Amino acid sequence: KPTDVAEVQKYIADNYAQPNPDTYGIAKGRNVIYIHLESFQQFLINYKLKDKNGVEHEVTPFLNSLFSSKETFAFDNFFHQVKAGKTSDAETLMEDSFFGLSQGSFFVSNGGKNTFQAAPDILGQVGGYTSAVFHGNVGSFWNRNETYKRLGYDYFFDQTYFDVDKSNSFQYGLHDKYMFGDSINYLEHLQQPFYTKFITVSNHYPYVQFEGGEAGFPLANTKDDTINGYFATANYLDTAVKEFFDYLKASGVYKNSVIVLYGDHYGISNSRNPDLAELLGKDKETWSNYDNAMLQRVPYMIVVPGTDKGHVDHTYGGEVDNLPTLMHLLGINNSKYPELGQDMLSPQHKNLVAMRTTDNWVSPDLTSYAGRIYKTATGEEITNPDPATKAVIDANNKKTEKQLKISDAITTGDLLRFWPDDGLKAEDPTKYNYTKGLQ
Ligand code: GP9
Ligand code: MN
Repeated sequence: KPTDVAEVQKYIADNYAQPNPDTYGIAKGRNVIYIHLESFQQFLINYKLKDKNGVEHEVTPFLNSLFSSKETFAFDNFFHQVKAGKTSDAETLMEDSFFGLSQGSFFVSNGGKNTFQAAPDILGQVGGYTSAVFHGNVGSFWNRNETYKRLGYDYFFDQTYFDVDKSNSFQYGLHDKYMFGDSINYLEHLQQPFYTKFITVSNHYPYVQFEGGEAGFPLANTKDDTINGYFATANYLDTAVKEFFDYLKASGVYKNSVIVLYGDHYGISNSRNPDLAELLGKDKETWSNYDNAMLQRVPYMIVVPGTDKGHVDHTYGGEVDNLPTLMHLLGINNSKYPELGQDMLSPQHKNLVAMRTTDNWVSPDLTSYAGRIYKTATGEEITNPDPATKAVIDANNKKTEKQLKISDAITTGDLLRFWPDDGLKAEDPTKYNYTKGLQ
């Protein structure tokens, strides 16, 4: 329905954030490498876990070094925006710049039939990129093998491309060190520039210890085994990522690439958070929905080898903002593309994050979560807002509702079928066959 498309177009035009001239195009023409950090929350960054003798163990030393590197644009107020589609919602947000559905997984219900204009498709057309996903689980999980054809992925290296056996895998597939290690054989034959995504699994619930795993990293000592194991599997993931970076550097691929690392969603659910409180220096008894909201932060780090412009950036944003941010770093004009997020490095970024889980939002001043309003800096609850505060709350409600409504129009109405000419050809999913390997 063309009127709906016009409304989406108007939204895009009204919300477009101009690129930052300091960073626009600094990664032009480079390979893109995503590292999907499964269930990884921001609080793990720079966290030290005390063992039973009181000795501190840094959980993720490698990711910590990236976080404070001059080569990294690191965001410490970046929130996941997924709902029931979990990993698949994160993939939708990151690569389409719209949201998953309010119920179920968009990949599962619509990934095999909708029209898309996703990152692999765009970069294939405007930048001559070859695209591939590497993931050690079965290809049909979350309907990926169908959805990726519509996102424009040239290759999908799923479990069938790796040597998976009992000793190196678990219910979600091949453990991360093996997945990265075995992926290199395929990556080396990909035409550059490439656009690739590595989806890790080892730091997935239930965070169990495994042989050849984290080599004795201590367990936390709470009454919840899910929490207790989380640090050790995160430590394993950290080492796996480090080993992969070592390869990228040794092969020379590193300096021609931009590497995007992101946590897809929380790893410890709200119902378990009170038992996490003590490890975070908080009080279990006073743990509130404010604390839950703050824990929805996940890492977002963009490594641009060779730059010295990297810094820890305090802009408030979410997964929907990734694609515009990346496009601008690559020097691609995306102003006509159906992207609902904004460049996190743009001075015009609006610093308001819609949460899909609760249909609430987070901003630097105020947070709305589970129907309550808090001061973001202190956690003080606002039960009786003054008129000025009330106006801000109403405006934030409206803005986030609008963003989600526009997203739902795109996804449930399959509106990109009608997207006006923006220089890109429609994607043809029938040209992909993920069982044939590299050709
Ligand atoms: C499965 C993996 C996990 O292939 O990506 O998905 P999740 O359970 O986190 O949504
Ligand atoms: Mn996940």
